[in-house]
Amino acid sequence: MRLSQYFLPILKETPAEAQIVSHRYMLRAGLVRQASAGIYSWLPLGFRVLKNIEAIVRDEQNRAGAQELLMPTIQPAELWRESGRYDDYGKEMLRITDRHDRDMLFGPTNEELITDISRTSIRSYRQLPKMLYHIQWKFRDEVRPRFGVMRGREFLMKDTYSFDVDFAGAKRSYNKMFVAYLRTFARLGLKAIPMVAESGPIGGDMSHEFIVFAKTGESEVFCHRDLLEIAVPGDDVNYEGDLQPIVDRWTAPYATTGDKHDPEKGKALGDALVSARGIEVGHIFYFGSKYSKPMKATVVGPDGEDVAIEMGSYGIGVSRLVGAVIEASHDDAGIIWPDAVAPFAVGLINLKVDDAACTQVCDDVYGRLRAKGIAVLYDDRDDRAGAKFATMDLIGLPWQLVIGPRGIKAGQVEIKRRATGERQDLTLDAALAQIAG
Ligand code: 5CA
Repeated sequence: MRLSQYFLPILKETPAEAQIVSHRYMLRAGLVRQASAGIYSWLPLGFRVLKNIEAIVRDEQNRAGAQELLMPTIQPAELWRESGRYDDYGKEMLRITDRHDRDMLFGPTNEELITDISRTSIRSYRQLPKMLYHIQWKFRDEVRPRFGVMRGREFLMKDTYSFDVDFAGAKRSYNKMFVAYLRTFARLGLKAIPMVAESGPIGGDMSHEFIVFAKTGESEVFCHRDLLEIAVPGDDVNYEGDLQPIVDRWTAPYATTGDKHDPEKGKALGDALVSARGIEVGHIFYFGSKYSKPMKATVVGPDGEDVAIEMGSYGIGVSRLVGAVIEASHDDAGIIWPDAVAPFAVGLINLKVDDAACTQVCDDVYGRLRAKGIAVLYDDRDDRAGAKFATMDLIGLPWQLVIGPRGIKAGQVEIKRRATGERQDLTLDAALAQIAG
């Protein structure tokens, strides 16, 4: 993509309303624009990051055996009356009336709707287990939407729902998601620690939040230092095998969110206790028959008796993750995207667009990178070098490839790794080889 043609509305000034660094950079680097409190439009650069994150989340869900579907954003209130949550949810739920005076709502989550789907289609224990998920916009009329996409009112969530015939099966599903979450966040370049958590309005008696440490995080958390060092399960993890040892390894050390914290246990850890603030990027719940019982989602069990389906739900804050990645990876000059989520892999800077030879080389490099399938943002604008460098640092692409007339004469280009600031003068071929990895 040529920057001269790209829609990248960079802000020079730091917006006054942005209190945390990710919000500031998301506005300044032209990733999002606020439509109203807690509701954002995703501009082209931000949308590419959102889609990259979504793709990794999807890939790990599929690998764990979950199947993707898509439920609507607008749901009928009657399902929520059946579960008893229509009144419980209070003002956080956006309630809508259609032209026939039917009560509808913009889904804050989907337990009811998925339970309705399962009860009409799953009749026998032989159809279980199943894990179904979608990646869909949610609306919660939060009291205090803040920190940009971190606590939005409209936000993108990946939510998975598991269906099993008994507790042992439900625990296997829970473990699959637990492992899939460890892998997902690691692939996004994040260290996310599973912590025992309150289950809140979703309910149930087993739940873990996945927390990324950040000074600006909304959650207060406590954990054993050892958790920071455990290796995440690799590509060879077998989802059909016994995952309990992996889950045990991660849940044995003390780790909890503030509302579940036991100060005595914390004190007993001494120096090993890490007390920090964090961002909740995922939350998994086992809640058994909390929805299936009142909504009569039953299957015929092995002995011919009807049993309520054992369920769990598993959420990842996809749009929140864009903010979380920035909180975890930035410096004073701007964002530092991990390779896996970067909107473009390379920022190509033409230092002198009115120099025909220089532009010829840049155009040629642009073509070669694209031919290799490498996403490149080509700064072909007539602007000062300093301004171009500042823009590239702000938008945080992993590689910068800088080409000017002087370098060309010496047969060299400069590449800079955004994360380390390391610069190298290389021949063009050597530079392209580095970028291609
Ligand atoms: N139904 C369950 C799991 S599928 C559920 O709704 N869980 S949740 O309430 O914990 O939300 C799942 C994830 O969505 C959270 O871990 C968080 O990362 C993200 N999330 C929740 N509320 C917001 C919000 N207001 N803005 C941005 N992300 C949010």
